[in-house]
Amino acid sequence: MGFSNERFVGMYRSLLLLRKLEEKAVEMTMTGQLWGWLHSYLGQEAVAVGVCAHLRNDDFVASTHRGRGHFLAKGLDPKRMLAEVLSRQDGVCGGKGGEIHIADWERGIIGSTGIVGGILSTATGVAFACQYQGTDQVVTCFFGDGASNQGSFHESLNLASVWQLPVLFVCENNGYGEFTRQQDSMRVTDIAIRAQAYDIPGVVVDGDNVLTVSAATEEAVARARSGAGPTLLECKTHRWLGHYTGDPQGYRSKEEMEECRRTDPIPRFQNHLMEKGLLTEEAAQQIEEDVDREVAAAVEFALDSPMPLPETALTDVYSKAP
Ligand SMILES: Cc1ncc(C[n+]2csc(CCOP(=O)(O)OP(=O)(O)O)c2C)c(N)n1
Ligand SMILES: [Mg+2]
Repeated sequence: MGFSNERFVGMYRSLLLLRKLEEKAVEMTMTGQLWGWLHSYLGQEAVAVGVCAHLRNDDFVASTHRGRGHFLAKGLDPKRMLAEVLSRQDGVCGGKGGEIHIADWERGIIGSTGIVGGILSTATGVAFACQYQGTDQVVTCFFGDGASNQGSFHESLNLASVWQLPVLFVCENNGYGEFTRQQDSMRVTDIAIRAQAYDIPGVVVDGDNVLTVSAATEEAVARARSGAGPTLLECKTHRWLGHYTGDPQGYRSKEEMEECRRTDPIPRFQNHLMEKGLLTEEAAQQIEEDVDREVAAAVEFALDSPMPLPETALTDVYSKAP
């Protein structure tokens, strides 16, 4: 991977930002500052960072109900993201999207939907638009293991394969769909094997290692950009918390919950960078303090922002007629 040292350190900072902002958001849910629940991305950060490291600003990202990591890694301003999660006026969607419906076209973030698997067909449509318009943009579509049982997964992979669309399907396999284990909802262990049915590459990587995710993405993005078609990339990862904040998780043991943190992507990458001489203790400390400041500023910005006014309820709902 031809990344500069600064770029690797930047990925480390990105991992920390995703982690710390998410920890803050979870805390805000628990203390009642953030209403409703949150589908925490804690533990899965290496997938978003490793994949988005290979995307250009004008490439597209499609996401899920667990999408904050994808948005941040694609460059969304943490302040405007947190304000959106808190349903505030200064949120990137004016506070009307909330946790799940976050979009930012300036950064190629086309959004997500609460319909599990629904976004795959939208992403495939955007990839068709890129191909039709003759651009070399690439679409990345994140989704979960549970979503790979939906019809839209199979339809989208089939069409993307037939038309050789510039799309990367990234399955974040955290082993659970809500409260159901993967092995109770499908017979295959590797979801990537499903790519064979559509004659496209299916690749399995350790999703808690930002370097393996990054290396596989580099190849898949190059393939898509060159017109050679889609790839299915399965990243095996771990969902540290419940399906949503407040989920009592009676369906998994305490040991399992502890065990899943063993592959924490952040110390793994930190150790790697230190071994290679790319990061010192002091630099790591500085980055951490810098990220803490950025998170604190995002919290202040979001809490200071007012709620949307009732009279704006219908603004930005319909697009203008051409
Ligand atoms: C079509 C549809 N069916 C069911 C649900 C309820 N639901 C919300 S999230 C979820 C689990 C999705 O699992 P997975 O795709 O593995 O994503 P993860 O939550 O693990 O990130 C389900 C079943 C839904 N939102 N949409
Ligand atoms: Mg899952």
